[in-house]
Amino acid sequence: MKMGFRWYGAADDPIPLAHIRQIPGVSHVVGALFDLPVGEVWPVERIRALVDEVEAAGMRLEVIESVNIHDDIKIGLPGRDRWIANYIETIRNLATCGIKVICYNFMPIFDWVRTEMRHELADGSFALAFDQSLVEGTAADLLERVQSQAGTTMLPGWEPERLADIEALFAAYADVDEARLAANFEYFIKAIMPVCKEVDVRMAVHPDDPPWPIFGLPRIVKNAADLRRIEAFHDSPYNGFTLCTGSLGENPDNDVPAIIREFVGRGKAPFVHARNIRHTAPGRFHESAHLSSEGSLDMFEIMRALHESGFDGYVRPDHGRDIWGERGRPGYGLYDRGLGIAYLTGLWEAIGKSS
Ligand SMILES: [Mn+2]
Repeated sequence: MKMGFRWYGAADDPIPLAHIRQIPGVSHVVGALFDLPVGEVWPVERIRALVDEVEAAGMRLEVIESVNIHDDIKIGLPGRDRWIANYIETIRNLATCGIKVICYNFMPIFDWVRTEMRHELADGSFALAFDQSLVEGTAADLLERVQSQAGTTMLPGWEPERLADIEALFAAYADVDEARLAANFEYFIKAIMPVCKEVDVRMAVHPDDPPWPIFGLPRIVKNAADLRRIEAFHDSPYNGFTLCTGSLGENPDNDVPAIIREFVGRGKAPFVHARNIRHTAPGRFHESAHLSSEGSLDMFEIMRALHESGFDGYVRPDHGRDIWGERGRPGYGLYDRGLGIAYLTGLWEAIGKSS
């Protein structure tokens, strides 16, 4: 297990690399070039500079999260081949710089969705929360709600310029049902796989978050059956998954340890997001500290499933709360993620030594 920490870059992340280096057990940074428009080729010199910056701080950068997929690919527009060609060039450029895994998602229009960015918990900490009843309105309502709460912080996948004309985006997806989205996904995977294999870069799709349809948009990365369908697009270690315990676990019907055993067991999960959430009512949850006692997921069973499946990939603590007065990027403060790492690595050591 290679422990990593997501970092938004020196210009946009208040947490310096030197502080990440001091979290015991962290050897890897998970990064991206966040300023490039979706679909544009990532230049080698920009990627190289990021890798060099992380290495100069005493860590490695081998996982990119994310290289986002252009909407034309997801919608299946005639222009998609141009965007796929760009994506392939980006894969090659990342491989040149030593990148091994690309995390991405295949969600229409929205990346992860929350309805509350600072939900106060009983202990006075703040966490991200979701309430299905608040997404029954229009997407524009939610966008306004989220943007007003996040202040000036841009959420990944919620780029204002892309979402400015949200009605046009919804219109473009009008004919894209679940079957068509899956077909467009398969087209994309089949197009990129030969290059992934050639340059040894593993694709790892992140589950939909939350793992059910919102605003009438189809979602096709929600559960074990969906992952099996994606796996069948092209059965290869290069067509894999980011197993996000929080995202999958937001649906109480998902047996997260069983999903880990199945897909890690088949060598299809090079990357794991380990975090906990608490279900508070049907369609409602908030994020929590990583400990099993703080949420609805059994993190011991999750780490044991990883251990017993021989997991040797990359992991990161995913989201954390704002604690100790920190006002971090939503979900990405330093302290609670640091505590999460200490807990996860403690479980890992205990499971290893007692097995
Ligand atoms: Mn995640």
